[in-house]
Amino acid sequence: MNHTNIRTIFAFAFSSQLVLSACGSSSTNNIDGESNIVGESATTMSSDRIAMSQVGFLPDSEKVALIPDVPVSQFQIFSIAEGEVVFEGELTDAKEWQVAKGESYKVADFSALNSTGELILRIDGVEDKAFQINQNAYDKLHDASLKSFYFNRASTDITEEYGGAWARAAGHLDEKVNYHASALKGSTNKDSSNSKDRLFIASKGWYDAGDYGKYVVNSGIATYTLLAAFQHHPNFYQNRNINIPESDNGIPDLLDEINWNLEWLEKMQADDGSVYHKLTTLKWPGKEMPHQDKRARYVIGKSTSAALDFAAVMAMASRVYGHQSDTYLTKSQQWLKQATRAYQWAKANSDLPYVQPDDVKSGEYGDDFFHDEFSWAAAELFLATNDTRYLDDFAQYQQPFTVPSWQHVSALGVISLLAAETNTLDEALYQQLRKTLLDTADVYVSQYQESAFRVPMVADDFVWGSNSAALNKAIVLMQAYRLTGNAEYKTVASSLMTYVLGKNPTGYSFVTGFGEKPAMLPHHRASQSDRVTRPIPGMLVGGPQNGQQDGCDYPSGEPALSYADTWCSYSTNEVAINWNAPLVYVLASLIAD
Ligand code: G3I
Ligand code: 9MR
Repeated sequence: MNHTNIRTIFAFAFSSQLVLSACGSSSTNNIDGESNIVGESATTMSSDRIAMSQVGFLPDSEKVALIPDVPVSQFQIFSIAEGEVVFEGELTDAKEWQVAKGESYKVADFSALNSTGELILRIDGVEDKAFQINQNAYDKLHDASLKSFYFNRASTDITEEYGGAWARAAGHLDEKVNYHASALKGSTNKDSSNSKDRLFIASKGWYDAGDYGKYVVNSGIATYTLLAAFQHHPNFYQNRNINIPESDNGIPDLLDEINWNLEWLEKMQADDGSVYHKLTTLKWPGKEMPHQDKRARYVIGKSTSAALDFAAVMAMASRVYGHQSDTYLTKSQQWLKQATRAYQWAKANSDLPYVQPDDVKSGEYGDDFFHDEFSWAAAELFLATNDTRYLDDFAQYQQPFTVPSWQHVSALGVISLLAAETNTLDEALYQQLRKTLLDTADVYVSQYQESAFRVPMVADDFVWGSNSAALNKAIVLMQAYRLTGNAEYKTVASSLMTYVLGKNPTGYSFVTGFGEKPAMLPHHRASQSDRVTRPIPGMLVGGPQNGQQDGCDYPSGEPALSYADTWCSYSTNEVAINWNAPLVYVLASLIAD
């Protein structure tokens, strides 16, 4: 039974306030596209207007609902199993959130509630709202968010056995990739300079996002984040089966899935150690299935950022996979060599930004400041080799700790160094890094406390892919929790998860397939052209931000309200691997840490 139906039934069974009337009724679509009529009258506010997690809560998480200004100051939580009210609380005064001006909300905070099971939020004058608190509340969500990487695999059929309704033919075998002139320029390697007619093979990998490109820079942070999810939670992933073709091979499914991307990434290195920036068509593909995109594919450009992100990920992968099997032992040695060569090339070509050629229209992932990439790669190479020269480089290039993103990666090396099992850092450096991370986490805790919406999201976070800023902040907070055991960090991290699951002023759950009102029309070519109404589940859309670079229609210009669940809105409603990876990480961490 889906949540909307549960809610409607509970509302009938337990609410004396529910008034179903034709006048003022509103309809919502659940994930199967059925319409449910939800009653609202002049005296009863629809529960749709309550902003809270639409996928429930873990028992030890922050539990908050935001209620548009109502003339009452009390709320109750009723337990279905116990048949009685199990929690009563005061609503706060109504406040406006600075990034979502226009409506004021009161906060119902029931974080202290210990009951699990099916519960109902009751407020006079508001339709009852059913929800769950459950140790397993996020299990399916986690598995779907990881499985979405499988659905974005290039070069392979997605069969019915593993893909169900979203089975599709293989796209982009990438066995005959062209060299764009920009991929040869800047290379010091004679062989590749002479090889304009040679075709390049770079099969596999994940599509970056709603488009069918494969970009080294963005693969960098996405792959890192999934590798970290495994490294930090090996037991959680040991026997977790997400039903992919490799599920029975004795290797954890998460590592099998990451390996699909690594087997592409390892091919993006030229003979001289340099790394191509991306593999895409020259123009954006049409709104079509992967196998229908017959445009020529090119390996395009080289850059210092691609080389360093590649070095960091390959070094990290060499550590993570080394112990998995004999095959992976060999692979892991190869990856470490590749990482070392990419790093050496970057040292000799330390300021080579990617410049988008005039004839190329695919994504740019441009950057012209590389110290953060150097520090991250140096940290990973130190951990993989124990060679302290990398630590010297890390110290030389270290940058202020910022919210991780594809462009700002300084935090990634710090997180790896602090999480390393056998820590060979000297005490002073360890303490300095620990402090830098905890200071940042403390800033997020203050932002949470000051936020009318009870979420540490400030104006600067509302950029393209704002939901990934939210979940990358949650990753930082979970590191603080892992380092200190202070539960407040976990509470604030969980507030960012409930934010993307519905505790936001747009009314949406930003994860496809999950919640009463999830995003239904993501800018994801396969989901929009496969003739299945429901998009592939488990995908996190970019989220609100008021750049409105796509010129589409938006309900508001406020940063946290400027979101449209339309194909048109690629600046708020696309999906991307570097946004889904922190969703996977944070879910694993909230469940397992
Ligand atoms: O760097 C400036 C910063 O200095 C300034 O303060 C800030 C103010 O808005 O803007 C920053 O630049 C932004 C840049 O991302 C870095 O964050 C741009 O405004 C913003 O337009 C740009 O958005 C990127 C977008 O591509 C357009 O290039 C997104 O981060 C990036 O996630 C997105 O990635 C695309 C790929 O190109 C193609 N595949 C799909 C993928 C997801 O949409
Ligand atoms: O579909 C493209 C999406 O994957 C990219 O993130 C986005 C970045 O600019 O661009 C999208 O393509 C649009 C193009 O930029 C402008 N014309 C409309 C395209 C989408 O329909």
